[in-house]
Amino acid sequence: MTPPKLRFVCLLVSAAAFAQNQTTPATRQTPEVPPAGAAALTAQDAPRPTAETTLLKEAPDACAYKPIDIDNPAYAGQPFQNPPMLYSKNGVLTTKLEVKFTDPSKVKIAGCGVKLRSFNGALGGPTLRLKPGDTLRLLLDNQLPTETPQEIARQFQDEAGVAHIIAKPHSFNTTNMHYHGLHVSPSSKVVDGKVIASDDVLIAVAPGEQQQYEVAIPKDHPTGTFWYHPHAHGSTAVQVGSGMAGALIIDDDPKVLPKSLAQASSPEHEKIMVFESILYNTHGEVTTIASFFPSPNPPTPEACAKPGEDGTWECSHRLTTINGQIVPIITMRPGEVQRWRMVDGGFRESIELQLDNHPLHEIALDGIYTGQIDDWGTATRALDLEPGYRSDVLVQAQPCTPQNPTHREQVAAFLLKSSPAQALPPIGGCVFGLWNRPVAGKALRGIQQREGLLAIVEVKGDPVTDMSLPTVAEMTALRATVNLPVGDISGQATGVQQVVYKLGQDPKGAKNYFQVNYGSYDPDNVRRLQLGKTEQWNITTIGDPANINGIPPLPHVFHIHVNPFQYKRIGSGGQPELVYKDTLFIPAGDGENSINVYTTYTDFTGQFVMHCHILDHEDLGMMEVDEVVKDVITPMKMESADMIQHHHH
Ligand SMILES: [Cu+2]
Repeated sequence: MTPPKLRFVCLLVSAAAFAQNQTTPATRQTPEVPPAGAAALTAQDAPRPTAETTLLKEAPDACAYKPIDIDNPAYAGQPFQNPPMLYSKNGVLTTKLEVKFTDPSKVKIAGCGVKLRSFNGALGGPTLRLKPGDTLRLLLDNQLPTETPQEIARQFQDEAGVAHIIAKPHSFNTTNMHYHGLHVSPSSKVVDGKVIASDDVLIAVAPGEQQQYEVAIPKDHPTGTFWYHPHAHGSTAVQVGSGMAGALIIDDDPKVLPKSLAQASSPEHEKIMVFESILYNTHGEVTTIASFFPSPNPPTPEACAKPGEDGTWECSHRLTTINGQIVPIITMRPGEVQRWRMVDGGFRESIELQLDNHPLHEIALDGIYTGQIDDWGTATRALDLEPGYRSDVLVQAQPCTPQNPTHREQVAAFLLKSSPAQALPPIGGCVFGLWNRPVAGKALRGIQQREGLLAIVEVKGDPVTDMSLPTVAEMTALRATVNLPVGDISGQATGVQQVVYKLGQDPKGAKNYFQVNYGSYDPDNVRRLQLGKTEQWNITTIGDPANINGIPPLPHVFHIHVNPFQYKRIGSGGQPELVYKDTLFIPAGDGENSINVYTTYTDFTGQFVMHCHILDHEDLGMMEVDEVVKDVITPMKMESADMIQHHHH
């Protein structure tokens, strides 16, 4: 069904077009009101002139499932670029996001012209920046084409053929918007006969439709790193797995920040990193949800050669991108401190981050300051990013001296299996790799993942002498300004909500069950929660009973909208820490190995969802509707008429 001209386009477009368009197509919007210093950012992040890249010929099979030559400067190794930034003005950020296919003659990943569902025709959306009390007025303009009934039937069969689902057929070109992690109203309202939506993922924006969003950010909203992405049930994995995601930042008042943190967070030193796993096929497209299913474990060449396996993430050889770039080069001066705002926007990828020779000083999780500084690195553990997670870290560049070990050889070996590698900066600076690499050799998921080079940090230039890390005391004081209890709230819990994520299969082994509490997603099955109440959520995962030899328990990723939850994690020093999150990895359980978190339903009534953030699991049924109401009235569960008759005879 893909016109052959797509492949033809792959052959013809020059690398220069790639360099120009990969992350900044002309359709992207420019900042409306950049703050002081933002202009410098734009200039600093402009693409490095790449005379040599125009001479490089693209491989004729650039879209094939084969290793990407990340030593090719046309594919990787370009200067890191922040996404375009859009700022609120006078309390409002007004913008339009066009949902449309990328133009394969302009947008390329490693030389492959891609035709992917996107925001504004780019690999990743602009960064939206607001302040507490602001309103986001976003027009979502779905310009994707209407599918034929046959196409919708095929897409539905794609999902219904592998999973027991209740949901009705639903096109991959239908979309909507979720503001992940924001504490805002989940309810839409009708104004003058028009629906004005807030963080409402229960509405659908069909091809050709526009939807106006007005998201009111409370005055006391935590400042931090959030993100936005589509959340239309049945097409979330396909759309997010195509790169439809962007950062949403609730900006700090710089006067409230410790001076060192304000400096590291300034436009000159701040980096926004939206990690994406874009799983395009050999035509540069995403046409089926099946490609998002797990790769064979381990993904050996033999296992990947089996029918249907070559297009899975680990077998496909596709690479994790940062803001649409493959292995960008981040330049730092010795002693400089940068704030990295990181978002795992992948559909199912666990990222275990390590930066050679540099600890990652983590100060915020899922958009909320921890009040602590956790140092993740080879001496402790990799920093864990799971799908939907955010982590804000500070990185201070080591001095670049002949004595300081640089990782040039290691990075070069990874790039080319030889040295020197073309993609590396010229010799003279210090080179460090940012890796996706579990410290223990095995990812949290318990599955084998590729070791990946995500970015290169090049340290060069004159030392910076006036930058430093904040102290723990300063971060504790900053945390005290956040409107969420610092102390343990578990003692205030007056109820328990249970969550069992089940991935099982029917006895024939033909289809899987993706369930919450033994039911697949059903919009009419609503869990009611009482406004103002604090409760424990007890979360576990199960598979099939061992005696039917089905699917063993697997990990899942818990995510709930609107209210964050308090969780006791183990910090980098091995100590327990109370943190707030909205997304949490739940290890494989057996119904006993459960995780407890605590939350208070504050400020907002209305319906929203709770689901697994492995997005194909969500689309295939591992989601439920929750509703916060002023008064919970629990209906008595009645036996059915059939049951009563049975009892009486
Ligand atoms: Cu899951």
